[in-house]
Amino acid sequence: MRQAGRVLPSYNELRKKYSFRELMTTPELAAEVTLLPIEDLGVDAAIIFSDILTIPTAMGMDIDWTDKGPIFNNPLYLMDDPSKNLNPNPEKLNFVYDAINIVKKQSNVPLFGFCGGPLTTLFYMLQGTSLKHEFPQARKFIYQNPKQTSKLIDLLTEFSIEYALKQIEHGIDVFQLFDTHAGLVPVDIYQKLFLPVVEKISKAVRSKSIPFVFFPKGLASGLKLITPQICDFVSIDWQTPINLARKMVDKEVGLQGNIDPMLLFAQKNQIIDKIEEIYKPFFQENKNWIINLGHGVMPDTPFENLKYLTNWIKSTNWK
Ligand code: 1CP
Repeated sequence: MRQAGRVLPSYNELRKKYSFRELMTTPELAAEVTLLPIEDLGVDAAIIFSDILTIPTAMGMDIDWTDKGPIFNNPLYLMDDPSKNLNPNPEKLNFVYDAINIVKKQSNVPLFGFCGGPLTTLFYMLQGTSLKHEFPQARKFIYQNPKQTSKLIDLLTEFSIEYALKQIEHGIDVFQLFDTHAGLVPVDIYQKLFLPVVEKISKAVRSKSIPFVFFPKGLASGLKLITPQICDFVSIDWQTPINLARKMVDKEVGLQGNIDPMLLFAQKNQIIDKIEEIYKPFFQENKNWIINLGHGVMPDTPFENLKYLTNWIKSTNWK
């Protein structure tokens, strides 16, 4: 959950010397950043330092990584036939596989690979920026251009599968699909257009005996659609009470999450009180669970609070 970026003092030091793009596309540096949270925070797993927007760049789109986030120079919603303007080339992602190789050489820690979910990646490509996380042009586009939408989803799915399988070949241990903006369409549309392709990506990943974790942020009542065919674990956003999520999701599917990232701005004792109140009782009934945040670590989060929480979680008697 964006554990390296922006919260670790060691990452921020590296960012003084290198741009985000340089860190991500230089395999030695990406590997180094990937392992920083293991050293500095003591978390139990690493996630390869990259971004969900590598796929659009490897499809030929031009992105600037600004301090305000990524911005695409030619968003697809302005084009008559967007899929014609894409030119997928998986070799443009070789830096990711090289970074995975280096991490696996340097460490035995479980390593997550990932990519963006089809809706989230498509929305950035269409809109060009997240515009306060509302993606208005992208949301109009899927109603105005159903044929193009389905063409683009198919292209992205095919590419994501190839990308995931390559990451597996290079040694990742778990794969997570981040569909951060899943909540921006009604559940019936998510179910019809996007969930079937999530299942397709999942099937390809799990055919290699790699566990598949799915993060459909904002899916809300759509969590009822999450079955063991879709994923091994579903990552729950911070909005949904974890007990309610447990009732909605098929009981064969494990849960991950869902501490509110903003809680890390509270006093240390308040943070622990909240964990004791919600998650300790939850664990008594639910062992098929990975404790984690309910979204990425916020920039400016007090590093010492995150470290304190990680230590507390690992040293506490959960029985
Ligand atoms: O620990 C890590 O940092 C892991 C690597 C990682 C991951 C898993 C990064 C590095 N990004 C992501 C996923 C990602 N990227 C998502 C899905 C998960 C989520 O919602 O957090 C999304 C939506 C993005 C898109 C993105 N990349 C944004 C958000 C833009 C917006 O407002 O919509 C931003 C700011 C980035 C850049 C980025 N990616 C990663 C980092 C550390 C950064 C910040 C770069 C920097 O300023 O140093």
